[in-house]
Amino acid sequence: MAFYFKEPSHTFGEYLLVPGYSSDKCIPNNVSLKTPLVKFKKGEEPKISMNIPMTSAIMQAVSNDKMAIALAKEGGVSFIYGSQSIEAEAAMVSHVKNYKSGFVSSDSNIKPTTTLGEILDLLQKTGHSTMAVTEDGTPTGKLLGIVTSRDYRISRMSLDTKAETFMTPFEKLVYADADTTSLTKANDLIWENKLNMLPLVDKNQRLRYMVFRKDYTDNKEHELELIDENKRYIVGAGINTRDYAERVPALLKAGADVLCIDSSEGFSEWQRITLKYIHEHFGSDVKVGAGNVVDAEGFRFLAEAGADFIKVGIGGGSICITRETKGIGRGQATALIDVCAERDRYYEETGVYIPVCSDGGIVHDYHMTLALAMGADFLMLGRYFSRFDESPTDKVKVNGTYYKEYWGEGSNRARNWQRYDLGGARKLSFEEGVDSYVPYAGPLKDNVNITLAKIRSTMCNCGALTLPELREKAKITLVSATSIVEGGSHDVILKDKFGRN
Ligand code: RVP
Repeated sequence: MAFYFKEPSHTFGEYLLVPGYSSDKCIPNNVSLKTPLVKFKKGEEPKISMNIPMTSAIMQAVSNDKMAIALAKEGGVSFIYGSQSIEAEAAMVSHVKNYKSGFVSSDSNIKPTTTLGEILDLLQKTGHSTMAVTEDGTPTGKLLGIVTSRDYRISRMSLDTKAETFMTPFEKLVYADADTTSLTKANDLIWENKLNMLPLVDKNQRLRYMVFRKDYTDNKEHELELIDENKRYIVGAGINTRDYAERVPALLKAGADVLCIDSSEGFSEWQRITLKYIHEHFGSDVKVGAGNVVDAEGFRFLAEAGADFIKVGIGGGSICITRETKGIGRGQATALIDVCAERDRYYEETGVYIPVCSDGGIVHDYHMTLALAMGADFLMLGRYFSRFDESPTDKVKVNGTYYKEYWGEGSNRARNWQRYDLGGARKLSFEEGVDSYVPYAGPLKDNVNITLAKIRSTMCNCGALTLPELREKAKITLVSATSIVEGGSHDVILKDKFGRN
C-alpha cells in the first residue's frame, strides 16, 4: 500500500512568525547573516561561507557572469547556468574570477571613422557617454582616443562628423599601465587629474580596462563582498549528470569555487554516481551541491552520497509546472521543515553539518525569513533575481510598463533536457516550465539591500542576531485562510482604485 503523509503539505504563505523578546542589543545593525555554503565537521569552519543567505538560480534567465559579480559584491553566490556549452560556461566563470573590482572592460567602443550619428545611437543603446576609440573598434584594440559627451555639440555639428576629428587623442590622455596599476593608484590619478575615467593600457597601447571615478565610491559600499584568498569574487556553476567528466575539469580550471548538480529531482542513482565520480577524480576538496529533494529520505540519500549541500524543492518555482505536468512535488515549507529536521539528526549522528538550500517558491521577502527560520541555511532564487538589471535577459516595454523576460529551464525556450534526464532519450519530451515576463525592478544592490533590511528587522522581532539563533528562537504559526485575508489591507478602498495615488 502506498505511504500517506499524515499532514497536508504547506507553503510559506500559510505561515507567520510570532515575535519573541527582543533585548536592547537586538538592532538590525547587529544582525549577522553569515551562513555556511558547504558541509563542515563539528568544531571546524566550512570551506566557504556566504555573508548573506542568497544564491541565484542555475538558470539561463538568471545567472550569468554579470549577475555573479553583482551578487558576490553583496555577499552571495551565483551558480552560472549549465545549460550552455562547456566552453561558454567556463568562460563566464573565468570572467568572474578575473574581474578586478573597479576595473571594467569598455562596453562602448568605436573606431576613428565612427560618425557622430552612430555615436548617438550607441549612447542610446548602452547609456554610457564615455566611449573608447580603438583602431579596430574592439574593447581591447589599440587605444587612439576617448569620446565623451563634452566633445561634441549636436546642434552645431553634422551627424557625419567622424570621431577622429573631435575625440581627445591618445597623446592628450592621462592613462596608466594595466599591469602595474592598483585600484588605489588608479583612483589617486583620477583625483589628481580631475578625471572621470582613467584608461589602463598594456605596453602595446592596447586598452585593457577603464576605471571610473563613480566606481570608487561604489567600491567602498560593498562591505559584505564575498571574495577568495586572492581577492577574487566567489562563483558557483551548475553541472549535470551526463557530461560531468568533461564539464567539471573545465569549470575547475576556470576557477569555479563550488559546483551544483542541477536537476529537478535529485533522489536518483545518477546523482550518486556523479558525486562519487567527482570526489574520486578531482578530490574531496571540490565542493558539489546536489538535489532537489523534498523529504528526509531524499536528504539522507544525498548526504550519504557525499553532497556538500542539499537543495530542497520540487514544483514550487514560479515558472515551474512540474506539479501540473507530472503530479510530483511537495509544498515548499513542509518539504523544507522535513529535510532540515533530517539534517539536524544527521549532524547529531555524524558530527557533519550539511547546509540546506531552499530552492524556489519565494514570492514575498518575508518568505525568505520564514524559510531561514524553518531551517534553511540559504536560499536559491530565480524570479527574484531575474527582475534586476544584472540578469541576462532583455528588458521589454509592454503597455508602457517595463518587464524582464524570465523562462524555466524546463521550458521549450531553455530546452535543458539534462535537468530532467532520467536516463532516457537525450531530449526534452515535454515541457515542465513556462516562458514569462516579470516586472522590472532596477539594480540588484538596491533591491537586495531592502530585502536584507526586512530580514534583519524581522530577526530582531524574534530576538535573533544570527541565523542559528533565528532557527532556535523562531515561533512559527500556521494561519487560517481567513487570517491570510486579514494580513493584507482590507475593508478599505485603496486610493489608487480611484485613479489617485
Ligand atoms: P523561483 O525563485 O520561484 O522563480 O524558482 C526558481 C527555481 O525553479 C530554480 O532554482 C529551479 O529549481 C526551478 N526551476 C527552474 N526551471 C524550472 C522549470 O522550467 N520548471 N524550474
